[in-house]
Amino acid sequence: MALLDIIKAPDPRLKKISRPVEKVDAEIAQLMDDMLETMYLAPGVGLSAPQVGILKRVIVVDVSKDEDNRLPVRMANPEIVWASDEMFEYEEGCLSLPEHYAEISRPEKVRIRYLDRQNEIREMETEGLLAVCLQHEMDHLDGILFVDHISKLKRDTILRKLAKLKKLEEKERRKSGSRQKAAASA
Ligand code: GNR
Ligand code: NI
Repeated sequence: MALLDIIKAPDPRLKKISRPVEKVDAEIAQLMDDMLETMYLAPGVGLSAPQVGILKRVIVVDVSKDEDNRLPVRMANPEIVWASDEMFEYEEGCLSLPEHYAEISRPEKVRIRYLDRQNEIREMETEGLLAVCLQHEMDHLDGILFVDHISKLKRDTILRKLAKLKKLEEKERRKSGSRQKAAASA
């Protein structure tokens, strides 16, 4: 098992279209497990491979509330094969857009075709928070973030704040880096 680094916006990798996996082999199965471990620690209820810098169509989700009874979902090449006309609004967040939230409207129910951890083709019909999260993760595979579903004004405000934060964090990293160098040479 291994923990992965979660990329934060703005980052060009979050805007790319991810490639389908040819087959869920041992390497992809391991990636799914590592993504779940990373997601549980974050903590989050979903994670996509591009968020950890791997541009492959792989997602994981777990919306269970009980830590002792987890319900991990692992999918490769997920596709929506049916969506309800009824829509559902939910306040979404994203590990790549920390501390920002917005009400997003999506189909209430979706039927998804995907490859499971054993490389078997499966379909799953979902609704509620699970359907919200799966659609949010599938968006990531096409370079779409939840802010792409809101007004340009709100989106730009959030992205500007995140860009500022990133610059500050880089500055802090440089400072502590030079402090450590000074201490090491003293
Ligand atoms: O942890 C997460 N919470 C969440 C809440 C509402 C709607 C979607 C999500 S997914 C998010 C984790 C994440 O960023 N996945 O890409
Ligand atoms: Ni997200």
